[in-house]
Amino acid sequence: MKLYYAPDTCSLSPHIVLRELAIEFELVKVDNRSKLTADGRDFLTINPKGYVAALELDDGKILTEGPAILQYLADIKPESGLAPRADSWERVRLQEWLNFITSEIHAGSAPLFNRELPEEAKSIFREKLFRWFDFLQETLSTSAYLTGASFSVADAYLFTVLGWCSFFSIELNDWPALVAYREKISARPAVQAALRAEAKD
Ligand SMILES: N[C@@H](CCC(=O)N[C@@H](CS)C(=O)NCC(=O)O)C(=O)O
Repeated sequence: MKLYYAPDTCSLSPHIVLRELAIEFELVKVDNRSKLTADGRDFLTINPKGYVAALELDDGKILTEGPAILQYLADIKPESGLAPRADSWERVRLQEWLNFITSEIHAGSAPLFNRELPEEAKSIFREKLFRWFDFLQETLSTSAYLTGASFSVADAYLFTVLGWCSFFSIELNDWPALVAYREKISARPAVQAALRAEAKD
């Protein structure tokens, strides 16, 4: 299996999950500006959308879209508990979280990376994110992880997108449950290993 990734992006979440599951994989770095892979290929021939993450299966199939990749990986080792069984109510809850993270937190953060966007526009997106942080603060004040007592693929995803706050000069200190949540997840060996691997070169 190959994971096409770019450092500091959403591809960190499937990267964490691959390591949590101890699945053998190869990391292929993508330059998100030139759309070239580190081994010199045109990334657009791999994912025409031009986005990381992309997962290449051993039979050559390419899977894109973070929430789909995360669930695909978790289902390879259901005993890991990183996603509830596919036909369960709990699985629907997990999908509810993944959809919220992708459409509200991930997509809501993306404009803040845009250097061309005026500050007034950015402050609208920032305010909306703050409302979602209030909501997450409430959830994570009474629950160790998004879906309950154990870490799931949704936590790998939320951990990743909350990590972008440092790029936007957003201090998470106003949401202490989010700070504690990030610290707890950051201490996981798989998370440390993924961060170390992405920091290389
Ligand atoms: N809908 C896609 C979005 C993926 C995405 O936003 N990838 C960003 C990095 S976080 C990217 O590769 N951007 C490259 C670009 O905008 O050219 C998913 O959920 O996987």
